[in-house]
Amino acid sequence: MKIRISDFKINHNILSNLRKVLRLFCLGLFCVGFSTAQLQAQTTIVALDSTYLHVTTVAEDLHVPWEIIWGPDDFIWMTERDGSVSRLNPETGDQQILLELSDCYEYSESGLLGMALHPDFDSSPYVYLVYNYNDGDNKEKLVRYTYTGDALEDEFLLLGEITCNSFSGNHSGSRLLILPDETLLMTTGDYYNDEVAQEIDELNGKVLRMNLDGTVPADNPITGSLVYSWGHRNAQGLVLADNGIIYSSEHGPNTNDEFNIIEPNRNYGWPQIEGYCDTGPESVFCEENNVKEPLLAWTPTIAVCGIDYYNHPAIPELAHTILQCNLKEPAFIGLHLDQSGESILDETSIIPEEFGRMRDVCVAPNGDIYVATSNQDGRGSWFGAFPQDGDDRILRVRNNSYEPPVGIGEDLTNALNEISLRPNPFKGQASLSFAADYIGGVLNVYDAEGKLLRTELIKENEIVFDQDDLAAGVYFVKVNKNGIGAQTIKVLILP
Ligand SMILES: [Ca+2]
Ligand SMILES: [Ca+2]
Repeated sequence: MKIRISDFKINHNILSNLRKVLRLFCLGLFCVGFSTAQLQAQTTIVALDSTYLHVTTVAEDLHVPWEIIWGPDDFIWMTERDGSVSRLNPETGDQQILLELSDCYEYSESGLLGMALHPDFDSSPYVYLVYNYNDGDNKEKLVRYTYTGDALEDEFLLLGEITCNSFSGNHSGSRLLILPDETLLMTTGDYYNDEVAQEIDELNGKVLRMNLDGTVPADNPITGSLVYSWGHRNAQGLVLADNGIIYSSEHGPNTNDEFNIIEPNRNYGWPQIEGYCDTGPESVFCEENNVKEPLLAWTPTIAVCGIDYYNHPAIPELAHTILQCNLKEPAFIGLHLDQSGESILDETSIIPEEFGRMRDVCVAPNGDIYVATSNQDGRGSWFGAFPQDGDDRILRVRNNSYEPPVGIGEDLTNALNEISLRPNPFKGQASLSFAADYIGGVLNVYDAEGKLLRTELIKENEIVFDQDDLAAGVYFVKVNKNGIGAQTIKVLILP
């Protein structure tokens, strides 16, 4: 990935004029009275290396959308912090309310927060929610609802009475994640009571793991305890990537927001450790307590929040990347993972700041990215002139030029003959040549199912195509420059 923020700014300045023209055009001619068309016409264009991303609003006038999930029904499932759960049509923006919690306590950072859907939703249509309630004190509970087809019903309590901060309402967590073994992870905040994060008998400042009925899994690291890892301050990002690694973002104090890999039975250091183990006292504590250091720490803080994993050929520059929402600038970034997934190669801003604070992200199967703004959360003014009309929004980030690779059995003859591989089929190495027009473009290699395996910049019009770790079989090689002129050829690697 070769995205640079300076490049982005140059491109964005050029493109902002285009955007203004588009808006004037829209307001002047077509869009009055056609709200969806108007929303979608207001497109912000972001340039990556060889891809133009179109950022459009698909829904607006929402109230702090806290969790967005791409559902098995191809709708976006969404929580809003004031206690509503809904299904959002990603094309029209139409919102179907499924539940409005009567006992949700929205106060400062507290309210309806994380959500997870059962992985086998057809046969087990369960929706897991974590939210604050007030029985005289601010508390939090994790519940399960059943989806009936047009509503959520039958609240079932998995875990309640979780302590939260009644005075400030802050540091309540909480993200949910269901793992392939059908256990559920939940992040809990330290409710501004720092020391609790190191107290192994307390539920706060932890990542908890439970069975989907709320019981303690037999293989949890501490027998009889929900605690999976500890020493956390207030983690609000949690994802399982395709590589099997669990990543989490975590708010630091005035310094040291963190990006962590979550492992069982590990101490993440808070409050003794902020960020890396990089001071004398920290080094001693880390050594004695087997502290897991973050992959990345940010000072000054950027207020890290929802994360998701991206590895779709629609946006090759974001291959093997964590997408991360932030509540400060930069509001939406990509963290490009190395092959092992255990370190970050680079970090880049994806969406410009004109949309304000960002709370959560989800990825559609076609490679589109959806992002929720968070300008109605009471802190919009921290970010400049927010909230604005239409906040909060769900934004879609799409590469309009992407076409999925064609399938096996189709005629992939390249009539223009602008790309050729000789020999093909081959084993070991072959020579790949291009029309000179493609220099500066991107070469992508996909497997037969369309999964992106390799991306490289085209610097010359003839390069060696090395088999490397590709097993014998069928692959697709696609060339893309500025989102146009894409060509695909089928490659057969011999056993
Ligand atoms: Ca830490
Ligand atoms: Ca430190």
